[in-house]
Amino acid sequence: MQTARQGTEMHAHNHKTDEQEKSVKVCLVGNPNVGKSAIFGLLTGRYVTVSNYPGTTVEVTRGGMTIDKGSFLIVDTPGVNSIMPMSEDEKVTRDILLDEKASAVIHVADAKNMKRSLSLTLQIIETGLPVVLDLNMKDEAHSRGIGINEAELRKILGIDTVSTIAVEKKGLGALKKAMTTPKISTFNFSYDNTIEEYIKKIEPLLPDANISKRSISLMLLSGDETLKNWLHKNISPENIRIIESLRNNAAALYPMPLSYVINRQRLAVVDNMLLKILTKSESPARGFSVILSEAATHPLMGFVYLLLVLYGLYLFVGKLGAGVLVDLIEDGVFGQYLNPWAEKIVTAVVPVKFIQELIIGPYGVITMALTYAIAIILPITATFFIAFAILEDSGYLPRLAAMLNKIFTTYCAGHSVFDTARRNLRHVRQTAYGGIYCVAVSNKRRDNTCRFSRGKNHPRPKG
Ligand SMILES: Nc1nc2c(ncn2[C@@H]2O[C@H](COP(=O)(O)OP(=O)(O)O)[C@@H](O)[C@H]2O)c(=O)[nH]1
Ligand SMILES: [Mg+2]
Repeated sequence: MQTARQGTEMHAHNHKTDEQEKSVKVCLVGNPNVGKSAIFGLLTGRYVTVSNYPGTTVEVTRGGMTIDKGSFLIVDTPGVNSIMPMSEDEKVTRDILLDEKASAVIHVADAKNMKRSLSLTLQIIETGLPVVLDLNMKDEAHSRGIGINEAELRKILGIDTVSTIAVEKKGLGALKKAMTTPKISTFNFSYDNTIEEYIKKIEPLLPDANISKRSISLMLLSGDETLKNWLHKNISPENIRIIESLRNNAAALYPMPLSYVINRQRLAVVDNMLLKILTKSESPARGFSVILSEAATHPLMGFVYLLLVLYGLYLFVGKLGAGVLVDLIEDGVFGQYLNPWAEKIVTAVVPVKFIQELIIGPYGVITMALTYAIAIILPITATFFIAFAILEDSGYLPRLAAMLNKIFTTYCAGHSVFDTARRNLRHVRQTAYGGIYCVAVSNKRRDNTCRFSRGKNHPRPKG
């Protein structure tokens, strides 16, 4: 049992209160979009603190709850595909497990995608922390005809599993009960002899930590560069050199990157497990949403789908926002009412011509600045943000990523672009905001210029 949790410092946390200090810390960990935040909301209610994880732009939400007078601090960690970090989000989750003394992990899993879920469960189990496996989205698994033999799964893993439907608040009682007595898994699985041999060589060089030495050894073998700081804080330079050379020796023995080899072997264990626990009914109830979702991820249909979504965006933001609404507010509200009134009032009240010009002239505060801000910018940004919020909440974006992944893996010799895409999603989103916004604004301007390019008036491209 990994009880040794000394050795690493806990990150300073601005919002930490005495209350939080005393409670049992439980981390919600899981893939992106599996319902962690939904479960977090149901467990903690309204009293939460949101703060950036030290040194990052990633937000981590923490909240308290009590079960039978015992108080718990729940941490909603950023979604991960693996404990071995490929993105800043994943690094934060790994660092929380590594640096903070979590008493347990609730692995919130997508019940309709057990292969992906269990691959992460095994990594969490490897950390040596007590785990509760929460099979969320049971409704969607059911509508796809996916059945899970939970008794068998519990028997194999030696931990408690519960089923929840967060959006319907179902299964919470069982989850709360399980999280008061989380268990360390009894499931042991091994990698090939070479990898196991190298794990055994690295483990003795590591200090006691909040997660198991086996788990840290696997991260190091996988070539995890993000552990560098932790290594320098906790291990002598001499041992770091030994670990590096061990890793290089191990890597030289395989034609593929070690991280890939380790992942494949773990997935083979998962595949074996799936044979024992998954049951698929003959005629799954194929609802409309399932058909829609499958179409969105289909390599060919998905493209048609994408064009429809883009056309819908164009109609909503470009036509409705930048066209109808802007005309209505600019020509109607400002042109016919507000500006004429303002002109009347200002010419009557303000005697100085220069000040009049400042307020109601061609570049006046009311006639230009306010008109542009409210009549032109507001409708476009409002419709754009509404459209993007709908796109994000509908779950279309992850499906779009999955569709693109299917296409690109065909051309990229099996390497997943999904992780890279996810890593860049924040930038993509910002670029998209900027791009569509500028198109909409320049689309709107009647003098055929786009003022938003470096402050100069450039001719708008034709078409
Ligand atoms: N059908 C269904 N949808 C769910 C369930 N739990 C969460 N969701 C939805 O899944 C999406 C992602 O949930 P969220 O809590 O943000 O996931 P997170 O990324 O893991 O924090 C949201 O649209 C939720 O409403 C569930 O049990 N069933
Ligand atoms: Mg979340």
